[in-house]
Amino acid sequence: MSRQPEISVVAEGSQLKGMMRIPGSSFLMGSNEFYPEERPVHEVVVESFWMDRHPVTNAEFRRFVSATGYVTSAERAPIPAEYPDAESDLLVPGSLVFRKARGPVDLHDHRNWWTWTPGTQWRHPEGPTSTLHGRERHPVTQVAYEDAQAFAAWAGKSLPTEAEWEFAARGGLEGRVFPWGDEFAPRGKMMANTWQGEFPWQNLGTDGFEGTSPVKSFPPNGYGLFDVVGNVWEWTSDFFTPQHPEVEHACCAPRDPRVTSPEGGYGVGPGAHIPRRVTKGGSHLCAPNYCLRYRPAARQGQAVDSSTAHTGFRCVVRAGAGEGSA
Ligand SMILES: [Ca+2]
Ligand SMILES: [Ca+2]
Ligand SMILES: [Cu+2]
Repeated sequence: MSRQPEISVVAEGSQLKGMMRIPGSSFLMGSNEFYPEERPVHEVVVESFWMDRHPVTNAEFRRFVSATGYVTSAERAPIPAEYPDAESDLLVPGSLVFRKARGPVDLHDHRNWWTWTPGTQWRHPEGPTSTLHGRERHPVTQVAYEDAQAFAAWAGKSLPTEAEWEFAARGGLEGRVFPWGDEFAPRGKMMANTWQGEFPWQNLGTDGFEGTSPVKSFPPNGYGLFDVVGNVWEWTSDFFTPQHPEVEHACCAPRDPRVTSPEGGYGVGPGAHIPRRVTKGGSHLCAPNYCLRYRPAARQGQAVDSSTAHTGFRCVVRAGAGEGSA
């Protein structure tokens, strides 16, 4: 009852403000050139939709929280029954903070740079004493899947499917490595906020930013979208699968495909019982020596309850909703 008025105000007023219309088409999804989970390249059709021009910012997320009183996942203590393996001192509100290593470390053990820190949440993204001061235009981080979904519902929007996200990120270019072409830094120009140097200890900051950056700090892609790759990973609504489906005949390319079952995408080890959704686009922590995932085809399975200092989201509005303004 308390949330309904806000939803209709946004929907009738400025819902499509700050969004771009992405014209539906068929496209080649995935890549055969990089990591196995991006294979195989296959044809997919998406219908037209609208997408936020940039990831949801801290200022935008604050408006949502002010209007609704929403409490994010990282601000709530985990329920012990859902985390039977966890030590009891971890069952307090908190989240994962990135700590730069002092020198080269074993890249197979993410505990060498991720530290679970009580009191970390979207208002304090790098630990309890950090603030959003000067970061109003940075993407919101430390949001779990349900937090992104709650924001989208309040705004009268949705989270994109993986196919929608990847199609939009490609900006109209077919089969290219990056949203702007095949060259990482054309004529020396940095095009996205990634990590230059040896991860996770040497951040050269050639792109001008260590950590997140204000949205729109780099050029938009062909659809006018900013920060699709780099800056923050972005939640999509699809559950993770270890590979894309084989599409046998181009005639039968899937239309607006969705992965609605978590079954194919559970992980291993502690937390393996938590379903994973696809995140896209890589982040300011992606470096060539560790994670070359600042590309539209790249994908990662992220446990739905996890929030980190490099994961955010943006929203879409689908067919019908935007036709009057197109
Ligand atoms: Ca950077
Ligand atoms: Ca991004
Ligand atoms: Cu990465």
